[in-house]
Amino acid sequence: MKRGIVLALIVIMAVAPIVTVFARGAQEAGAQRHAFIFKNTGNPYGDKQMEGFADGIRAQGFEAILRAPDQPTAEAQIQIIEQLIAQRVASISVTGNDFDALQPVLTRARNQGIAVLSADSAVNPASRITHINQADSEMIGRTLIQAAYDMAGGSGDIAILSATSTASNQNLWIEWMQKELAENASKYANLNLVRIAYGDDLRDKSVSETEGLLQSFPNLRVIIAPTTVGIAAAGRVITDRGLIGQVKVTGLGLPSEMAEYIENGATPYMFLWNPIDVGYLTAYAAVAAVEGRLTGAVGETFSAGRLGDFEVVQAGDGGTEVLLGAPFRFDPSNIAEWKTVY
Ligand code: RAM
Repeated sequence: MKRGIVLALIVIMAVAPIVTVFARGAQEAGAQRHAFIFKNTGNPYGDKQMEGFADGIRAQGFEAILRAPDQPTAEAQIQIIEQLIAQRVASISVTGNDFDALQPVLTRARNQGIAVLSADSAVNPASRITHINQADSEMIGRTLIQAAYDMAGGSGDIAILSATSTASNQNLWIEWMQKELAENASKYANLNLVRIAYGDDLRDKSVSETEGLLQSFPNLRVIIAPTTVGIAAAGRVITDRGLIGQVKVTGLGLPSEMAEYIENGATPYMFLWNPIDVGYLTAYAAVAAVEGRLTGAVGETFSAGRLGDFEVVQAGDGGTEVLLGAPFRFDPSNIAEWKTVY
């Protein structure tokens, strides 16, 4: 009995250093922190994106830091990035509130060895290793104008309700909307884009901007809101004012927030991708970048856990990007099955 205890003690003593080294290794790996910064707080879309990022980082054995400023401004994101540099995070993935304004602080981060990526809303190519894009920007822009044409019956006033005027994702989609109109001028001859309004991805401002559009343009037929906050606010206003059918709302919306308006007809159909997957894909790109497996060059591939393999491609802004996939159309036939997912 005694000999057994002694033997066990000897085994424990022999194994202990190995266990300690292993534990230290795991702790060091666990201490590697990857940060994600969204545009602002209070946006369920951003919460889903950050949730996906945290899942993807944890699945790889690391720690996720999720941050978002109160207001969707570049200044507020700069402050957060400065804090993250001081905390010596391994990577920063940012949904940019401005294309160029983050460049100085992100350059400082990169000079300190931090891997910098953008996701959802790009920062300029000089500031990032690569951009994680939810879907092809041209396709999003063109599809939304085609939807408005369809919903307006080919003619009438249409308006855009966007997020902030500096959001690079919305601005790019709006550019493609304008190109779609200009390149098919005869098709869209009777469709008038009367205004681009900015609700800043804030609920109340988006509501008042929608009310402003209705007041300024009594013959408005369609509101295109390429923002989940804007489209939900427009759906609410149209519903509350009894304008269902008269003014149609389309754009990019979260099924969970838009089910009510798709079911009551305010929004005949709309589009989106899975925001959880945008975050999850970003997590795998960020770790690959820190580990030197991703430098952002066209043609590089990396694996993104449950989503499979992805390739870096040329982006329209001169940098590179990774595309999640095609946007999905939500309408009365499928909204019930998606409204509980995201
Ligand atoms: C809002 C944000 C986000 C955008 C979606 C569609 O939640 O502006 O950046 O991708 O809408």
